[in-house]
Amino acid sequence: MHDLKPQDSAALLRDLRAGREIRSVETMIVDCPTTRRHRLSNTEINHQSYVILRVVLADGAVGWGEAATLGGPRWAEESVEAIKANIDAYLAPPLIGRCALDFEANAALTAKAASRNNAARGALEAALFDAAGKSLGLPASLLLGGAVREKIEVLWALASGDADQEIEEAKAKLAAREHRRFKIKLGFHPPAEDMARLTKIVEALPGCEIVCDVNQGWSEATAIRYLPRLAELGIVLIEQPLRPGLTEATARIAARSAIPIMTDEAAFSGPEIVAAATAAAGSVYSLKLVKSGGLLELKRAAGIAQACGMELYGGCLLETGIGAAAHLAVFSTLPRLEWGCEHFGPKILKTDLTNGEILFKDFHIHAPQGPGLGVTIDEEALRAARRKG
Ligand code: MUC
Ligand code: MG
Repeated sequence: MHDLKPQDSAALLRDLRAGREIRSVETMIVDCPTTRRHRLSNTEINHQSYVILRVVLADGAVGWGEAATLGGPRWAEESVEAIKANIDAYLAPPLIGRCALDFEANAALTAKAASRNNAARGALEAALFDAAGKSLGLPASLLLGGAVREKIEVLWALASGDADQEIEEAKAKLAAREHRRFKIKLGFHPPAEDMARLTKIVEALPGCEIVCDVNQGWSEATAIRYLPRLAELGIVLIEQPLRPGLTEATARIAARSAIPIMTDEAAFSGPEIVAAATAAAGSVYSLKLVKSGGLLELKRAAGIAQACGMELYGGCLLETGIGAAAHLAVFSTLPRLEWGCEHFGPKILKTDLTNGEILFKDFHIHAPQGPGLGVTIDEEALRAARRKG
């Protein structure tokens, strides 16, 4: 081994950057049917809509990214139509001709070009990590600091609202050794009805860990009334019981609760994470690309939450294999991820858009190991899902 001379190092860097300029960014809206109705307190879906991005570098390397939405501009404020328009008009143009390897500088440029637009910016950065990784022959996780894990315990969400159907679905997942931890969506039935449904599910699934996601559907009074019952049932985590902004009320219920509260919709940005943590309104944080606006920011969000003493959970927005792979690239590099993840998106779609590189095995999701995000595109499925007109 010998140290490179400065001039050799400069030449190496020039070679590394050559051909890695961003040549084009193409966007398309896709609509992918789900295997069943998925209900949340404030919306329900039978299909998922995404913006898929295709970035090409000067050397011909192709990278893919994805912006997920849920129920239109409902879960978050971005719709696929707005995401596509803003990428095309504002986010992609300043990047054309720039070196894809300048990740931080490129992220700063897109942050300057449009405020928030987190799903749009996240998709663009995912495509750049994919393209750069494929061009270099390196996994995106290596560019993000290197993986500390290859597989993550992965939860499945039960959200049809019909307890018998949900029990049957969970038992099939258990038998296939795909999932043994489940998330029950609450808040779309009256609370007493939800409690009866939850009781039935918990009794039918002994030994399974159950998380409840209320998606902002309860008031403080409802939470005070029903939290003891959730504790009695052995629920391990309660996600976003109240509306974002009700920080003090959430802190009051967190103080009374025997179950940790997870912050989801209430904290997108770093300052919002700090505010939730310092108000003691949440002790677990759900990480999502659509909240953080990029892979680098997602990793920083994990650092901020962890520094505030929160535990980490790998959240999702029912992404296809492309978006799931972008999350896994980051999640695999996090020193701590106490609650595993919920990237079951590719499995709830009738047809995923990737060629099955992400494995669900023995209750874990296995991060793909190939270059870039490690997935390839099922071009036929993409063509079929692409919105016409
Ligand atoms: C959410 O709020 O967590 C992700 C999984 C799921 O079932 O709903 C979404 C959004
Ligand atoms: Mg949630």
